[in-house]
Amino acid sequence: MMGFLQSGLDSLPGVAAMMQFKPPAASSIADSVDQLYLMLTGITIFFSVLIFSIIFYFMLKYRRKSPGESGTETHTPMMLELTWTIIPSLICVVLFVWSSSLYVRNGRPPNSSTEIFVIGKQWMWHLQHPEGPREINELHVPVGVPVKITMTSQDVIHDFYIPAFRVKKDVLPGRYSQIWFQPTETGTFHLFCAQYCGTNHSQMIGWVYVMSPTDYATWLAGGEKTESMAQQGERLFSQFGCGNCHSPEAAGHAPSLAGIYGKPEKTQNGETRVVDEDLIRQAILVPNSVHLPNYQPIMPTYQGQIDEEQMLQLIAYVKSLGSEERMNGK
Ligand code: HEC
Ligand SMILES: [Cu+2]
Repeated sequence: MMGFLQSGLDSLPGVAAMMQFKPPAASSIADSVDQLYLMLTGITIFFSVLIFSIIFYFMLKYRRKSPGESGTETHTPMMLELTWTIIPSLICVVLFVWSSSLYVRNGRPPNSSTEIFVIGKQWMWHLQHPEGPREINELHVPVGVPVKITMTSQDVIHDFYIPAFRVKKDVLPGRYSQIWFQPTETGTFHLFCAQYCGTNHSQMIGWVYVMSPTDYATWLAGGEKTESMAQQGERLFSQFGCGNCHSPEAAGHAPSLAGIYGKPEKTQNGETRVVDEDLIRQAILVPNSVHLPNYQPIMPTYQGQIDEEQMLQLIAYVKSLGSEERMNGK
């Protein structure tokens, strides 16, 4: 049925383009999302037509033909009951398996992803590449490479939406949310805020430029020379005095941050958790929430002193501390 719908659409490319039936499909998951969507639409149309046709047919067939006529009581046959229970249940199971597998695939960025960081604020998108370049309402990405986007908001809830890639996710203040996509063709695609966020919400739009890998490398190198996010984070790390406690010379007062990112660690109350962006953020803003065995809760809070952009840079720096050597080396 799906193939049938798809080929039906493909045979009318001119009409589909004219009617803007759907946005361009320019990411690796776009076609799968479209197929699921077509299937849902197809099933909905099929059953709506079926049910309404039957209603109209029965209205005519069983209408009252003389003023004195009254209905007779009937009992639904068991087979009929079973049929209209089992078939829709099976359809629901198929749809569930199909859509949840797509959801899971959509929720896990591949390890090889390039990273980009997004801060939403009233009313614009700030985007930062780990290599350093910053953009506002514009995003340059290479074609054919998975791109992981880590997002947060500086004020209210926004929503990062690129229709051509079929990705959309809320951007929340106080935590990080992630999406990923792999562009499949070069071009320029719309970027929207899809969550009403105040007066100028409708202007919170931008463009995604998907470039060939060589063009992208040229673009990255071409802008004004900037430090990488990790280098900027390193400067903040000494500016805020983090090193006073966390450097190896400060022996024993605070845990080493080298290599903690992505690793599981044990907390004082015996729980195990994996160190991710949210945990590092939490440790910096609400240090007492992080309870490591063998350490005193002496870390001061940096709430109100570090903005979202600096936070991402500090996190990038902590992530870059791959090993003990790296930390001792400076
Ligand atoms: C006064 C010393 C001190 C300063 C300054 C300090 N920290 Fe800490 N930090 C600690 C201690 C102690 C812990 C462990 C807290 C606990 O177990 O309750 C910690 C925990 C952390 C953790 C969690 C580590 C883990 O493995 O879970 C991170 C991340 C962190 N600090 C980052 C920073 C950053 C970034 C700065 C600067 C903005 C900073 N710290 C400044 C003492 C300090
Ligand atoms: Cu918004």
